[in-house]
Amino acid sequence: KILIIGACGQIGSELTFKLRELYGAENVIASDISYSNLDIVNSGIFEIVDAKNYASVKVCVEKYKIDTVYLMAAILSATGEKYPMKAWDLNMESLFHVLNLARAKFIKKVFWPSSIAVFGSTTPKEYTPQYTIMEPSTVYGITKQVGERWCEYYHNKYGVDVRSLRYPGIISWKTLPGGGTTDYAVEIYHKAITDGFYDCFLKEDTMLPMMFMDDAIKATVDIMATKKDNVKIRSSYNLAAISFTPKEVADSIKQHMPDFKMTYHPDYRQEIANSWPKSINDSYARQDWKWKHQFNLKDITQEMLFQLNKKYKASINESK
Ligand code: VAH
Repeated sequence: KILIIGACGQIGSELTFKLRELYGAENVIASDISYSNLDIVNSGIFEIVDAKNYASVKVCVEKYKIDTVYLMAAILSATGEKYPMKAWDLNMESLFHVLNLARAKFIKKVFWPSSIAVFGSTTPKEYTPQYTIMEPSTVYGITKQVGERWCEYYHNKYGVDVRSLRYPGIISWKTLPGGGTTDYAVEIYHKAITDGFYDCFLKEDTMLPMMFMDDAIKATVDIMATKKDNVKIRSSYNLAAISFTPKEVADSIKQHMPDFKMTYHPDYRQEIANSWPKSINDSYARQDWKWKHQFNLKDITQEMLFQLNKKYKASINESK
């Protein structure tokens, strides 16, 4: 049985749908700290779990005889800069609880997301290597860097089967992201449809590694399904798809909506984005467990506008 902690979030919710599809809804328990995503709460087994509380996690694991945990709860980069100790507490305590449950053999397998946020301004920015300088300057990045060290330690020392991916920015339409620096790449599509324009909080030439949600979910399912010996990196794998700038996204939207307008007013998130790589070398993921992405920017824009137009039309009809 599978437990997803943080199932109401941007990635957690899509993982929940996919894992229910792959392994049967009766084998997937979605959990979060609150009922913040009714699509998730009302579409299958759902439990309130406080990821910061060991007993809360353990009770759910024992109640459903969980053997695999996807720990998707975290405070992301932008929010983490507003509440540093909350980010440290949630991101680290939740990881220790799950790793310790695995060490005590209550669970067999763990997925834990890392991020390109583990890299900092001193990291080579182009085609950033798997092994390189890592001096993260955000609290979120620090939690991901130290979390990677603990994952590798628990694997080497206690044989815990924990697997991890350094996600780039992720674009999706089903659930809004929460408090990330790459959130502009999701907001822009919503605003294009609702307002016809978007005021971007990053400069137009801010190049960042990005990925469509379907690719991120495929990578997550694949690394968890591959046999143990193929997972040679137990800190976290670099994972890449494409890179683009806000201007390139705006231009790709204009292919469909010629009147779309974009303005730029960089805020505190610009400094965070400046500290991250422009592109990622994910050759280890491609060689160890055959990773490869599918969606390019043209595909993403096509799919995002199609799905969001449908979603907004449906919500207008509902309100009539
Ligand atoms: C964030 N979406 O912006 C997350 C992610 C690489 C970006 O870690 O914080």
